[in-house]
Amino acid sequence: MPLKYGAHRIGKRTDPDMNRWRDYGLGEFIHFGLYSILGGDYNGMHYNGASEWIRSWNKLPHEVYDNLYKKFNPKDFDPEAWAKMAKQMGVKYVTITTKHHDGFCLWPSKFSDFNITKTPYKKDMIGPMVRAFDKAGIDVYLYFSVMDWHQKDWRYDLKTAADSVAFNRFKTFTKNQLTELLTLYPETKGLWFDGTWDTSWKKSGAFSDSLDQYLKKLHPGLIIGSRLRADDYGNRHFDANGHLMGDYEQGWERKIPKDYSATRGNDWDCVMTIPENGWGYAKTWMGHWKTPYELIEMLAKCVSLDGNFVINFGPKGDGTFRNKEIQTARQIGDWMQVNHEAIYGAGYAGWEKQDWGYYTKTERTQRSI
Ligand code: FHN
Repeated sequence: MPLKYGAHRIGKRTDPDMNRWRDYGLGEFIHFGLYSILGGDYNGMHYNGASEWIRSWNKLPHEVYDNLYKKFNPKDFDPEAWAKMAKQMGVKYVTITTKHHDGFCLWPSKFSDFNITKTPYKKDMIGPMVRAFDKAGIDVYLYFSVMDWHQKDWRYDLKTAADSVAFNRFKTFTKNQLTELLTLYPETKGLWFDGTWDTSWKKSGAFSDSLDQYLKKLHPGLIIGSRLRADDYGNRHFDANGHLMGDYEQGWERKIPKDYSATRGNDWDCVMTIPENGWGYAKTWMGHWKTPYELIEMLAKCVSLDGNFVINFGPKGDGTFRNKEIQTARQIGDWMQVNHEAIYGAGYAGWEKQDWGYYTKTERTQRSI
């Protein structure tokens, strides 16, 4: 089927930046923002959804949430300590929320007043994190939510001409913010898009396609998964011809492909929460918390199916991690110290899981077979 905004490449990227991505094996996700202050609670009540979505709860007035920035002061935030913890855990890449759906920017954005400089903390948080992780040898990816509840020009759908006019302004704003991020933080290896499921964005395939090309020109080697674009018909991830629109498949959220055929032979990563659901800090973790052992098994499974595995952390409003996360990171790190050879640079060995465990293959083990 002829498509103007479908996949522009069939098959995998094979350049050095993408090969490096493919070799990571283990990654870390960090969700940090205004929602970290509340930890899922407001006025003695507990929100049962994911804590970073609390602004959408009808019991919490938007006005209250949007004024939380006045209390945002992660005084114990220590980017070097965050990087050290990630290093010990053995992660090769980290994805940091620069702006979640609430629209609050952790960097001093010229394009939105709803940003870190207006808080009691005042200082940029993204730059110090980028530099600390980069210095520790951990590649940095920036999470960016296109959907922005704070911007008046954001639309869920484009029903009227006025909607389109507002949304065009929103597109320019989005492009400006992304340009700003890549300019301020040139160490960035890739962008992790989110909040791209609404009709307004799905109708904007021409724009997301041109944005993708623009960002890659601005920042050669940049890696962007399949959550950014939509094709001519509003298909996401895969175009109407079934081809992946992105450098890797980004649809594996809190789920892992059942077997190799489910990956369609694409690059992919799985992002996983430690609790049942919820990415930002929640005072109470509801449901089952995955043990380090369970997470390690998931990691082995992902790598055995040619994917990377990314574990999410949600630091508290003061900038420190809950003990459970610190212990989880440490135990995974202890396991990685012994077994990293089966994870870094490793992938599908041609065998599905056997009763005694997973197989992964590296170039070295491949040579010795
Ligand atoms: O709505 C978000 C959610 O809060 C979280 O950021 C996850 C991470 O993959 N992404 C969205 C849901 O797909």
